[in-house]
Amino acid sequence: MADNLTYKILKDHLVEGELVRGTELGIRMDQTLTQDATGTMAYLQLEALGIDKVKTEKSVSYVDHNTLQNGFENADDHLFLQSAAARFGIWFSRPGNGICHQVHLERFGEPGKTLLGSDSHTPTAGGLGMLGIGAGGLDVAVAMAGGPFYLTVPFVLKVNLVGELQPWVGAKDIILELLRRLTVKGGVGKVIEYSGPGLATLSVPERATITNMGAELGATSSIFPSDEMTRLFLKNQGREEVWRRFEADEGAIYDDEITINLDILEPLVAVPHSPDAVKKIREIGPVAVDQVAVGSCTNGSYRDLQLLAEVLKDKVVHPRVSLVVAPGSRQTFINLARQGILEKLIASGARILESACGPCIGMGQAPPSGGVSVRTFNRNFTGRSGTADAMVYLTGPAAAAAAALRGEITDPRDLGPYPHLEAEPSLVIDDRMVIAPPEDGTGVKIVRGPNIKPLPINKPLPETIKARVLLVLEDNITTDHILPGGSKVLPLRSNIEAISEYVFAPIDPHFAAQARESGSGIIVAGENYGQGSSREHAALAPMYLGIKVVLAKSFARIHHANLVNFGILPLVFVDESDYNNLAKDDQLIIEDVSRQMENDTVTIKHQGSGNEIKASHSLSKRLLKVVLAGGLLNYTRQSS
Ligand code: MIC
Ligand code: SF4
Repeated sequence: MADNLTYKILKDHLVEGELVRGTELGIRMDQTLTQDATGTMAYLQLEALGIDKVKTEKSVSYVDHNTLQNGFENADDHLFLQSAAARFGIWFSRPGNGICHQVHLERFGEPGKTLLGSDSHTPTAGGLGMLGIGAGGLDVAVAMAGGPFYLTVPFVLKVNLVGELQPWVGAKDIILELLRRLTVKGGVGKVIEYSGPGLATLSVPERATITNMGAELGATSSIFPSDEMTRLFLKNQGREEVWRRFEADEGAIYDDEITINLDILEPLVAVPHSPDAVKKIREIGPVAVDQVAVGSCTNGSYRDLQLLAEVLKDKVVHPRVSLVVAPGSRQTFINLARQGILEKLIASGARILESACGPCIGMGQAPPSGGVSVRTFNRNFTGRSGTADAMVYLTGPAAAAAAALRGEITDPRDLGPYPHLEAEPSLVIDDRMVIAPPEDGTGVKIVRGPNIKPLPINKPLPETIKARVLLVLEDNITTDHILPGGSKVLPLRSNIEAISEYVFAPIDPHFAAQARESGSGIIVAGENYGQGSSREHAALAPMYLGIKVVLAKSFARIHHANLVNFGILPLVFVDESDYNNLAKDDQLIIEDVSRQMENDTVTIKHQGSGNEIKASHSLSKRLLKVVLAGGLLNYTRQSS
């Protein structure tokens, strides 16, 4: 059979199941990555799994999210992570070395291999032909321990790129166009494969901008073939030996196909507050800008910042605008400095931040009240910037540069001819900020400051679930709604008791208190519940507060898996109109839980009206056991 890239990799890594669409498959993970905000939990979980050394080809622990160090918490986490990495045979990328996805692309990714990461943007690695998948920390811990990663055999969508990008139009505009067409739930259950003559001119960092934001489509992964462009990238990285040609077979089968004509693509922008609210920049009226932020795992590459610098050269940012710049990796940072690009940026008034996530996750640089921020990032969810009423627009670096210069959102084509960009020089390669693990780490003592609290243990799901509806939510609720990021909350990622105070805080500040008082709660939601990040804390902290069930119209993939992993039952309305009959404080009952769950459909009784609601769980036999046991850790302990 003529295989696409996805099927080739899945076949190559298959350890359980068959490639039959809609069924569950177990695959081997060659590599894993964690970042600090999800990593602390992942390593506590790895410890609980009781292994001595990771069984992957390479596992890397990054520190890039929690780097503000307002108090002792972030630094405690870093020490814990560094010692845990040495203990378990994991490479440690020190704070300052850059954002996990960009560093992984540059230094570790390999075409044709698999990568599981405790961060939703792990598919960035698809830019060099790797199958990168985002997951909760517990799934990553299991993969590090040598267990398979389970996924539903995906639907493979081919995106055929034809033509060539015009001046001032970039890779970000390609993915924004896809978001415009498919929406934030259009990629759920799919791997998106890029193909066609338009690939030839797209560099690996440009491809990685596109695969990175496949996460915003809800896609399981996104992938490009590995071709001469990939070879060039890996050669510049001094890693040509890992290159191999990796292409879909001639006549490969796809479930669906769409075409984007790059010749006619225009500069695009995602307007507040969703990455799929995409418009042509020309179409939106004048919008005055207070802040421009360039960087993140989407657009923090050398070329992105070089373009910004060339636009700003010999000029100063508009008086209204605060321009902040964070290079995606230390490698990029050094090379920008060496080529005099950093100097141009500083001279133009850019405020240079360290190589980390920073403002993307609300770690500093919050915009002013009601302010407009233009960001080259990937998410513009309400409040994520750290300012509840800020208006965040997502663009590529060209439009960001234009906004910094003009003080209003501007089509970059209005700036005149496209600047001349010197070819990227041969890179300074320096991996000294990545610490290799010792051969034998069994003697390493893991450092646990007061911010490292033990893992909470869940009980098995009760036979009768009696619970109060604590919230009725609309469609597309993000994990930033469920458990926000930002400089106040992120440092508590290794302390579930403390972080659980912030569950649903952006929606209802009294939620945690009410959940505790009820003892047992249900969340009711619309479509695509839990879109966005991979943070398992958005399941773990609600579990800690006694949430037993989420009843929704549909779920985002990673969050659904996280709910099961922590013993919260995800149920889907059989008849969506039942959603309209539920209200806050309703009491719901599910009887004979384990018996009912043997069938796909479960009956939920509404205590007040006596009405019955049908819901389905669509869980495989394995997942059923996991959720009934109260989560994956309990299940693993029971079955070992
Ligand atoms: C994000 O972009 O939302 C994050 C912060 O990187 C998350 C991970 C986390 O919450 O720690 C993600 O995308 O998975
Ligand atoms: Fe970091 Fe933002 Fe990328 Fe998440 S999306 S990994 S917070 S840069």
